[in-house]
Amino acid sequence: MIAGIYEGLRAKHEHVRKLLKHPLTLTEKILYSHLETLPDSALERGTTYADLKPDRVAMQDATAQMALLQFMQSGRKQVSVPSTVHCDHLIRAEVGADDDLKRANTENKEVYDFLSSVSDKYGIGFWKPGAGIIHQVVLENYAFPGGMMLGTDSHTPNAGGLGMIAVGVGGADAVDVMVGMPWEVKWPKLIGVKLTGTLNGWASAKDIILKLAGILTVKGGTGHIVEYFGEGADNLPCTGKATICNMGAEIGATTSVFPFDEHMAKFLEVSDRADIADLARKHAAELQADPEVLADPAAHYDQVIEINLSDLEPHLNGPFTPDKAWPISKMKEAVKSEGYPAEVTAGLIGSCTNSSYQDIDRSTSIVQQAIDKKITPKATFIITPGSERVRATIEADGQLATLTEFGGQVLANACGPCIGMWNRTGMKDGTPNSIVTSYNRNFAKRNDGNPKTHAFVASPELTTALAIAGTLTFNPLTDTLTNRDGEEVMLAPPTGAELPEVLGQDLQGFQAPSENGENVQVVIAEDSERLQALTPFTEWNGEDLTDMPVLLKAKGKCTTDHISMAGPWLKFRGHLDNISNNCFIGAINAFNDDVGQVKNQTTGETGSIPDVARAYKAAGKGWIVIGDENYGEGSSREHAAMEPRHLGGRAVIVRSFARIHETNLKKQGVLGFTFADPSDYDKVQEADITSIRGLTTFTPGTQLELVLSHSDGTEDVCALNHTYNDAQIAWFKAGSALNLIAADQG
Ligand code: MIC
Ligand code: SF4
Repeated sequence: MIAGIYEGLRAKHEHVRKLLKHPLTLTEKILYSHLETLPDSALERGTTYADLKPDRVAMQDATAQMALLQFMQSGRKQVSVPSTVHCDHLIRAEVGADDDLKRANTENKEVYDFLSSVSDKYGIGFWKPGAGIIHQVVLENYAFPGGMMLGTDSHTPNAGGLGMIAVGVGGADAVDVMVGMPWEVKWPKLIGVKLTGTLNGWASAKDIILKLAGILTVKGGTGHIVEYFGEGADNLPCTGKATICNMGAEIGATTSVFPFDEHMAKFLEVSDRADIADLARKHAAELQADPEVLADPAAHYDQVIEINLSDLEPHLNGPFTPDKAWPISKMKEAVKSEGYPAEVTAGLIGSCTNSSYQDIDRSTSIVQQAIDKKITPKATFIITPGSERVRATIEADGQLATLTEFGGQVLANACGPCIGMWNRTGMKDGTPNSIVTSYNRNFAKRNDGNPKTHAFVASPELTTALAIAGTLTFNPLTDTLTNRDGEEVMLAPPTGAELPEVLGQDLQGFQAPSENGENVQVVIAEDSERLQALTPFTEWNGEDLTDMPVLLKAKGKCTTDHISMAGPWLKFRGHLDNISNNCFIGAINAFNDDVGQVKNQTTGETGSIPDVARAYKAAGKGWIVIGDENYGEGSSREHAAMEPRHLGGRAVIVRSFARIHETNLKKQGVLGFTFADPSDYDKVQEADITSIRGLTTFTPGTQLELVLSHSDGTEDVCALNHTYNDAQIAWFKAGSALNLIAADQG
């Protein structure tokens, strides 16, 4: 398949160069060559919608359930592109890999059986629990330079480390591709990041994205693809590039990508894909930006940012948001001025972001120093390997033994504490404390469910050093630690191999689908509390929406974790009605700062948001939600759109949206609009009755109106903008995008 794709590239690129009348960036090369049909005029960045044909789809267990329940409704017999399911999110971290995995297999049996049989039936590869975290398994087995894929997880861009355009989407988008339709996207703008110099000392690839997050903030990448280049990029290992692309999700970018180079070729070789490495070497020019682009980046990217790796400092980002970037030298001051709890109570390395062989090897080099220099670690130290391949390799090469000898707890190859599946012991809920992780996200409650846990994101090396020192104020570049003999000792900068000789065994935990799945039975028990077949959402009745209370006016950050919490709720990801009981329970009510509680405007009583929503629904009343900036930031989970829809929500009106969530709302038939004047947000009052005017003439590019009838009899009318195109308006009218696909099959 890959040879076929590479063969045609040169001619396609030549055609596009003529069309655009300029040399091509790498992103343009990959995107144009994945268009359903080559256009006869240039696509306009930030404006035109385009239809792309991705090469593959990947889904993780927590989102695959909903994606596949939707796929089952589509009426198709087989998936149209190679697709895989990965069991990683549902494993609870408690006592350690073996026991946790055993318990997960019992606890989640029904869901795993469902996913395994649906995969078998429809031609989808199935990776069993314990095989690894989706993004690592994809990097080790499926990603290839110049390819394009979708994944039902926001950190899918991890594969950009291997030169692939990999985009995180909601399940409904993945279903489009699996049924053979194109994936529609607004043609992205481009941010070029030029890396100069070379990393040295304590700095690592993670610090590049931590620094960039500080520059661009959580919404700076929205609508953009980030393309890296420069000698600094050429000096980075493939897995370091993957780390950077992975966490690019935190700046809102559609995805991030690095040009093909020898580091990628070597990674392909150690992961048993020497044939792809050779092919890519032959086509290297097609898998990188044109030299003229690199000679004058400002002329070809919408924005160019330069980072000099030679003087990059290690960073700690947080707490509560991944873009609050502190260079380590500023941390002492920050702890004082911001009042962060100085003590580091736990250091957690690994996850899909940072669990490469090199990450573990470098962290182990620090642990080894601590052992040699007789330093006793202060904080709990936890390691989550990203895949069985890496785990088996670090076991064989000895790092794992060193880490455990030092007191490190090794968890299953799964998401665990990164997604709130951490049964943390010894820390009472509500106790203010700081932890450091090498993960990518740090929204409140994300790791242990405690709103007072201040989570800071860092490189694995720095996380390890801070876990040893036990305080955020330790700067390993300048500070000493006191050892068991009372001596002052320093930790030397980490060292580690870029790659092992071979990366474990491939296909551990993989189940190939049946050739012909026609007779495979997919069972969903009637009384299941974890799985529920979907009922199609009702279509639009052709009238403007009137008489709708404001269920919630959300204040400040309202991420998908606030809208549909993970952790303990992950178990209901396949049961829409049950998971809807977490709808908005983390959101902050703008009228009184309450969390998850609102006033029922019919009874005047305060209740939990899902309860009030259900009461409105039972009374036949639709409702709306008002939100602030970057609403829906974070995860790709479409539950954050399906739950409001299921509970009777009609529209979400905000100052601005995060990309994936905006699409998810549209797909599920919830109207997603933005205030034309962001200050109109302030006009919304608690007891308002609202209507939306203009739906009967709903067309691309025309504004609609939100009418706010206040309780004192006055009225405000707010102009609403939207990004719907014709096809998306049709989704709204049909009740959901899936209703259209199903109708087409019927
Ligand atoms: C996350 O990191 O938040 C998750 C859990 O991986 C999500 C997906 C999900 O909610 O299932 C993501 O990033 O998309
Ligand atoms: Fe899993 Fe965390 Fe990675 Fe999401 S960010 S895929 S929860 S390890």
